[in-house]
Amino acid sequence: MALAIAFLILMVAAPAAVYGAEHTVGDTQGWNQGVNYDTWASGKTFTVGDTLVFNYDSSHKVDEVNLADYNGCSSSNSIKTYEDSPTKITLSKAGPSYYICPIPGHCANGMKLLVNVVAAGTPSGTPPTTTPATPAPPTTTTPANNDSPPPPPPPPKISPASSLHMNLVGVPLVLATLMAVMG
Ligand SMILES: [Cu+2]
Repeated sequence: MALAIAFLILMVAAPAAVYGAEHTVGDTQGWNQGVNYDTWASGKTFTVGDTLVFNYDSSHKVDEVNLADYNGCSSSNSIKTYEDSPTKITLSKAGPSYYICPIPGHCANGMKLLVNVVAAGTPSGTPPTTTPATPAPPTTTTPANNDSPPPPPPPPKISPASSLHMNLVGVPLVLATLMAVMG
């Protein structure tokens, strides 16, 4: 029983551990001109909680922009600018995210990335991205500890109790029988 519960908990906790995949933008090519990021992103699944890692030298930056600026290669309304390579951006919400290099000419030369972020499969554990990773281990540890101790206590409690009853009832019966036989 305890083992079965532990297994169940492990199986439930496992998906949470898979959480937060890292996607290295452009793989070994990094964040550079002349790379097709549509090709790089195609076939990949970006899930809320995943992280984009941009590797680039000081001749580039990463701007998070809206759709219009992504299409027009404009960084005038940038939502955020990053220049701290390797830039790690955690995808915190479902939907499309757009990134371009704001250096003149670079976006037109391919430095534009669109990722479609999908909600994580688990219903309740989805929103908190960082939280699931931490709670997962405690959840596994706590039940495991709780499971092990409980089993031993119940049996001892039940057996002594019933044997005590037997003794309390049995001793007078034996005495009575003895007295009856002797009398
Ligand atoms: Cu650039």
